[in-house]
Amino acid sequence: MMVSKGIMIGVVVGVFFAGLGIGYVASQSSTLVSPIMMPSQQMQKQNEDKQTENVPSSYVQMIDGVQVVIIHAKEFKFIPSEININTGKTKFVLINDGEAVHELVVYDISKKDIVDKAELAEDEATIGKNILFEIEEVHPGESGESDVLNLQEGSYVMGCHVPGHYEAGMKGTIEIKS
Ligand SMILES: [Cu+2]
Repeated sequence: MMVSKGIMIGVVVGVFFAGLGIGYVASQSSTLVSPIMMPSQQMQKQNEDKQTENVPSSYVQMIDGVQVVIIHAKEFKFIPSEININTGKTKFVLINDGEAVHELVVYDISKKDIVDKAELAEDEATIGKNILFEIEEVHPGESGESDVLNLQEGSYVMGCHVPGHYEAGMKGTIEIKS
């Protein structure tokens, strides 16, 4: 009986210290866990910040002091179709999200009739003289861009002059203000 009591005490004491040991390891590992958690939480936050940066907040981005205006084209509209930008160095990019060839012709609102007539007559010389710029023949899934233009204040009309597209709704306005 005495021996078995001694074993019982030994087991109880052993379990007690084993418990302390587990408690100690657990407390140690919890202090180890938190520094490991911190960087992963920071990484997650950084990733969220990156995603926010990658999503364009609007159709205009400033890149090296140039206002880059990104316009999407599909059947049969421009997105956006009402563009408000500032004067100064500007480049236009036309991205064709559609299934047909599209283009972007931009001209002064007062020249609309002249340009429309020249378009009908395929009079490229008159078109060239009366437009601000054009991005010609952008194929589906591709993009085209203008030169860097130094824009002054003005109101312009934009249109896709692939036959039938302008009439179907591929048009819009560009307002330039200082
Ligand atoms: Cu078009």
